[in-house]
Amino acid sequence: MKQTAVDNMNKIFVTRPSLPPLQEFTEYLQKIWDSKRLTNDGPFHHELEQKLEDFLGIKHISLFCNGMIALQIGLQALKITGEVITTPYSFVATTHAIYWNRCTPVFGDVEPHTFNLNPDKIESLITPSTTAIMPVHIYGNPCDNEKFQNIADKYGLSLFYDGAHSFGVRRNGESILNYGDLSMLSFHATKTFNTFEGGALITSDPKLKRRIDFLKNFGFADEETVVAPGSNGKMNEIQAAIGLAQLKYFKENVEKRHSITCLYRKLLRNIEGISFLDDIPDVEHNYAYFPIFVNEEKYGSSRDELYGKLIKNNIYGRRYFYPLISHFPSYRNLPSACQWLLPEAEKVANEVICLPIYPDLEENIINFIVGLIKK
Ligand code: T4K
Repeated sequence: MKQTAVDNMNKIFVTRPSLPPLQEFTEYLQKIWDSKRLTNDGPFHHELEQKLEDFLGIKHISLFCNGMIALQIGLQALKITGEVITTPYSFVATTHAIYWNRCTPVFGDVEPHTFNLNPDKIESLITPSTTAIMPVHIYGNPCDNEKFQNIADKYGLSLFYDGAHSFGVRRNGESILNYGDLSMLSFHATKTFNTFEGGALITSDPKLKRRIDFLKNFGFADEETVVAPGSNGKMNEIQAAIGLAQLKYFKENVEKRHSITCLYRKLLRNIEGISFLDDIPDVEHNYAYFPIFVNEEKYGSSRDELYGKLIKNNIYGRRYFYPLISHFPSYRNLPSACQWLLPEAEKVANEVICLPIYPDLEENIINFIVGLIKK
């Protein structure tokens, strides 16, 4: 791309939400206007739950107004108390949900290749107060469920996955949302499947699904019975309608994301000091993010220098996930937040930049971005 074209180029952000054709959405809106059913388990909410169960290959889903509230209510539904082992390399919502449930987050280090919570390093963190493990499928890359499940079974712990990034991801043909006791999804505007704001909890236990549905509706079991101090986490009919309109475009969007990922990989493969993630065998990815990792010594300049250079050229990548959650004032005094205990997490947080990726990202912009990265 010529310099003049760059000067005139609009800002390119880390993501740009996918939207269905407006006409298809207004047809849903018309029905909402006609029925006056706006929220509280309406027909679109019901339809979206059923369609997502089929589409994702999961047993039970409960829809939420957003992912953060889904996490909070999920912890309530599992009756989690005491200490919860989690990752510092995530969006801050993961740990905030633990804190809002008056539990103590305990940080474990991440694996050096997936950057997911490392199951080989968590047994030493388990105490008599530990009740749950809360890993995150970071960038949609599946955690080592077998190892986590073995540890959870051995110590009698709940296993709750933050799957905010993992809509549609499968391993050996099965949804990774079926791992553990419970999984969460985010349908935020920046996610591969969005309802503007939104989220969900997934379980194969029908009793747990019932409890979740009570808890997201103030604890009401029926008109006269409140079974627990619930909250209001409900998804409304407009959100559900957007979800229904979006669903049929998901596969096509993932294919476009895949092509973009392949192009980035091809163009970036031989740049000294720049690395990225490759596909994992037997995994169907959703290509939600395209993180690169800058090794300052080999690349010759720092991650932040490259990040600044991209921004100067209107390329607004993001350092997901820097700073580590364990660095934030609310958590940095926890014993497990000590940086010497989290070397891999510290390293990746200091090296990462997520490059722009979204279905209609143009090839000339990808070439331009890679041109900036090449010295
Ligand atoms: N767990 C994990 C692991 C998560 O990653 C998240 C959320 C959660 C839990 C909580 O789920 P939710 O409660 O959000 O459902 C964004 C998102 O707000 C957040 O949902 C997401 N993770 C996180 C990784 O990224 P920001 O502060 O970086 O978003 P923002 O507004 O700077 O958006 C990034 C770029 O996207 C903008 O520069 C432009 C573009 N954009 C954004 C929005 C909102 C648009 O083009 N249109 C838009 O409407 O957090």
